[in-house]
Amino acid sequence: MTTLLTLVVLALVAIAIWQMTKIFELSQLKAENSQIANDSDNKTNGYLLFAFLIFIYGITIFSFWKYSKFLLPEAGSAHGAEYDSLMLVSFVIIFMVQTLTQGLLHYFGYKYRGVKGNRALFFADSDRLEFIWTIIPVIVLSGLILWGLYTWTTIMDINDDDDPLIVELYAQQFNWTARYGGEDNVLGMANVRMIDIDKANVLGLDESDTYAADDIIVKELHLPVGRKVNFKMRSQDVLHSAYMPHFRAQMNCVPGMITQFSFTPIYTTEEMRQNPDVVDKVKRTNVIRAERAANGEDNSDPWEFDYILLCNKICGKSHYNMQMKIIVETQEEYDAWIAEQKTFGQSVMGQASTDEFNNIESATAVN
Ligand SMILES: [Cu+2]
Repeated sequence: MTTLLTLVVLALVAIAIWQMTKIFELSQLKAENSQIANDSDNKTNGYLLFAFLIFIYGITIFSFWKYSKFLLPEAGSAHGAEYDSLMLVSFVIIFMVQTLTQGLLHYFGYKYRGVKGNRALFFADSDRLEFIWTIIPVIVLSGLILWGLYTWTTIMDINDDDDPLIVELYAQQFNWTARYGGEDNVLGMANVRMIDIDKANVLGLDESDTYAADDIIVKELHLPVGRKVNFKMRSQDVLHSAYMPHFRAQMNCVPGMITQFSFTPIYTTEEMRQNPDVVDKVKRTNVIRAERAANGEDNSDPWEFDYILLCNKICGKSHYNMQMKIIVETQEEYDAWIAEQKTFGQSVMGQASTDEFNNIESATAVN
């Protein structure tokens, strides 16, 4: 807030100076009153170019210093490190080119400012120059694009070779549901037309499909560390996007089709909580939360880091809050957790308690 006020005050001061200059100019009517820029005008504008250059360099350095801490911590997935290197190299190249070209642009703007009597050199073209400034971007961009395509195909190689865990992520306005294949690790057939709210068949599983009975439907995603997970995404209503920033993973969820993404989590939630960047972020957040608590405001409970699944497509009015907690744990912890969950056969086909899903589903219209 203070920063905003400071900026507003600075802007107002600038406007005041500008207006005073105009008044001053008007009072000097005897002086030269031409609308055509003279040498002194051109020189002033040349220096202003330098001032603007210093401003953009300054704001860049300031942003690095002030906002770097908001970047994501180290990736929690096997492919994340390569993704981050690709991103970093792209940014470094863009940053260097930007710094250099802006410097040259403003310098030449000053150097070749209008001077009375000077005539511009007529210069039609130069094959050599054209070649140089074409071939450099061609090489750099080809390298980046090829590396990007290679990384993309490696990440998107979704196969069942290493016995991955199969998990369905089901998106709807405005929540996520996850489904495990159960004992056989095979998801039963499902279709939105088979959704039956009365029986709490919230994902539209086909009851006649033998693979469906042992499926496990949950509202909190648990993943064993070190095992590849193949996600199958579905959407009930509109476009959503399953976004798991800490795993550098995102895939659209499209009504009427199944999309896929796959990754291997490499750090448990507990391990990630020890990451220095995460520790720092938690500390900073909890300082803010403590202030809120002191003022009696909401969202003031101490925060603890958790992996998270978010929706990254603006899908409606509660899009901002469409999220699901992800817990990465050891194989033993995961086995113990999954053993406690009810299967689809027990909870729906067996007509057991369905309350936990009823209250989520009752508010949701089904087509
Ligand atoms: Cu959404």
